[in-house]
Amino acid sequence: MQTISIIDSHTGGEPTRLIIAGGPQLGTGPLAERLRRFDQDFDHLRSATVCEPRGSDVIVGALLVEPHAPDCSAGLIFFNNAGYLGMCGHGLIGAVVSLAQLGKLGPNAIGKHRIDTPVGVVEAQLHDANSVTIWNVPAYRLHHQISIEVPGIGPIVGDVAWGGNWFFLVSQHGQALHVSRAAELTDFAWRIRQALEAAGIRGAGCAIIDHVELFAASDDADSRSFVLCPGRAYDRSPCGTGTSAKLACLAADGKLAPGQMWRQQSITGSIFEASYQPHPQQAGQVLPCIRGQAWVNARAELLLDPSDPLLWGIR
Ligand code: PYC
Repeated sequence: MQTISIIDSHTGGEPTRLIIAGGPQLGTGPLAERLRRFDQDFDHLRSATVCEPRGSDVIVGALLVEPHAPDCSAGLIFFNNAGYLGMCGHGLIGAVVSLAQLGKLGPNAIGKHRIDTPVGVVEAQLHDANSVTIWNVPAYRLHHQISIEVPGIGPIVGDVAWGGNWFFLVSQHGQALHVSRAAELTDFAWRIRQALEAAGIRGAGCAIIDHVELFAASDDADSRSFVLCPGRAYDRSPCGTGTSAKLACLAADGKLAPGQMWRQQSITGSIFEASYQPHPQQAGQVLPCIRGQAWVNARAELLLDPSDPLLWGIR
């Protein structure tokens, strides 16, 4: 029987399921090409791994692959219940902690590693068994304060920014950001996402804006956020790529200086510590740096029994 070896972790409450063996054989070449191969030829292995009944809407998957870019310790392709992610901040933190625990980052795992992803090389520094700093791909704001009419809600104003995924960032929304309101917040943010699509508002290259972030004040951090992910699950962590998009907006507004710390709190209370440096070549872009913590919480073999009618998960 076909099996897939996984190691599970959570980063600030958000799970990452890392495939370490038995995943799709995607060949060689840039990871963006291998992601396309995964999607075209092996999408059933994505859904078998993260969708119910083996997984859940909340789980982000990561496939461990040989890197293509030089001097990388590993390559990672991220995916979820709805499809594929260019980058995933919490997933990278979780995967680095898992790889270190498995001894797959070599004898000197504590320290810096280059990791190849479909959107470019990112760097991660393992500080101890659970703490990781990541240097994400460059982030930038594409649109400032655009207004959209959201059916059932009214006009909503927000920024469009890239942080490794596309985000719509909203500060004025009138919603209380508390985890007990997760269902209402999900519905609210999903309506915004649908309104963006209906209005044809896109990221660069006509990319769909598939993450929505709502921000509010926090007693314990600089800001608290609710982040809606592409498959309608909300991020239990502060969202690494979402925090990167936030940094790009703060930098563009002159509200956060290079190197200054920004503490972003998730809807579940977990915190990422973030800062940025200006991109040395690309005006308006920032290089985000995010520190978070992850814990390994399971190792397992997924069993793909051909007689199981839900072998490939509920798709
Ligand atoms: O941490 O970047 C992130 C992320 C994206 C989707 C879920 N988490």
